[in-house]
Amino acid sequence: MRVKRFVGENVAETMGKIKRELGPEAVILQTRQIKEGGFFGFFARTKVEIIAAIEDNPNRAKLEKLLPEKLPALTVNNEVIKKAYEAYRDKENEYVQEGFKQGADSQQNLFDQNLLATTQSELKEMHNLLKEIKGQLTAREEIKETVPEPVKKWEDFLTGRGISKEVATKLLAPLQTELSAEQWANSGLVFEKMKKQVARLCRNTELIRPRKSRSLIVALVGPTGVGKTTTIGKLTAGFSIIEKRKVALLTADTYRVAAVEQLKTFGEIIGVPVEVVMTPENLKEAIDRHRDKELIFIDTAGRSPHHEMHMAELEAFMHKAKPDITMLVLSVTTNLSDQIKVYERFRKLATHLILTKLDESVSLGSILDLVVNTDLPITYLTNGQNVPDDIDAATPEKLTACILGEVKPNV
Ligand SMILES: Nc1nc2c(ncn2[C@@H]2O[C@H](COP(=O)(O)OP(=O)(O)O)[C@@H](O)[C@H]2O)c(=O)[nH]1
Ligand SMILES: [Mg+2]
Repeated sequence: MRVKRFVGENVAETMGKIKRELGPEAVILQTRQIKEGGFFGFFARTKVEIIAAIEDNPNRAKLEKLLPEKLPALTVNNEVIKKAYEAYRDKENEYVQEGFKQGADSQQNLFDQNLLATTQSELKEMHNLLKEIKGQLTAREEIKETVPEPVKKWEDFLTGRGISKEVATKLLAPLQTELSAEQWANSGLVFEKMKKQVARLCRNTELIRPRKSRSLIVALVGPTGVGKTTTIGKLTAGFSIIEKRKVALLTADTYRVAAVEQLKTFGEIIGVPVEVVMTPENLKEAIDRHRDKELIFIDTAGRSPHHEMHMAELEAFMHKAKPDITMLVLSVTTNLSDQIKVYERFRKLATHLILTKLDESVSLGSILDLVVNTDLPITYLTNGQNVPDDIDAATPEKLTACILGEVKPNV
């Protein structure tokens, strides 16, 4: 089979060329519009590209019998060719073995030898044929690859922002089918489309909504040092001072005396009662004492910087407190695989996520990987050590801006 690419002004003209060159028996493998010439997508002319083929070898039928499956017209890949080669090799080996056996047999006759010679020459022909097809298919693959060049650049942009290749590919796949080559050249348009896609992936966000009727109990859990206490300080101050809600702050963080003292002083300044609890029972009693509050925040902690509060211990606290919302705090400075491990460890307790230290990471693209690998709503994003200012409500738009950057990239 001969495969050839034809380019012309329109379908009729290109078909004419094919007919003249390959004859009326030629088959069309692929037709599409392409842009030729021009300067960065400007002044390019639309042309028609047709890939056509002609069967010019009678052994094609035999070859097809050897192929594991018929070569599909458009989705041919090297895997099919590899399999065909393997099938061919097996067949060849069979004949060779047969040949040896016959050679060893003193009664071999001329007829056998002729048969073997014919078969071998046929095989040789098929071998050449396969090689030819393989070469032409590779050429075709190369033609296909000229299209996704801008896609590749966008993939580089996404991975450059810290998004994994896998998620970047997932993100680009729908755009690849949606956008024409001309549209890919318009980076503003591509960026807008991409933002929409990312926002769609990040749509699982939710805020704390206190209610008048009953206290909303909110606990923060997570590894030591991710920013639980700082964040709970921001939330407590925000809800009590800015939103004028009635708030209480309970802490099971009894590890550092200084921290407890600080928290109490902080509570006095902002006019929020702060209680330190030692046991799950204590926690339950403290909650009951603050039933008049609209919001009760619970801070939890590790026993030492190197030892997390034992999970069973934390579970016992949570079992008594029965929080309405348990927010797992994850720092974006932690690498993704560790974040996922933490997520899996706390998954059965947590209902929401908080992401901290966004100010400390240069590429926030990995947030998208986290979003793709988790299924809890994201509530808040923190971006600094200042209480109460450095906290933001998480929204799909805000997350998207963090992930992709605010300004249109130069792609
Ligand atoms: N840069 C930055 N640092 C933060 C942020 N949140 C907390 N931190 C710092 O992280 C460290 C640990 O915070 P802490 O609240 O004690 O963490 P905890 O052990 O989870 O309670 C402190 O030095 C905080 O000031 C943030 O959003 N950005
Ligand atoms: Mg703490």
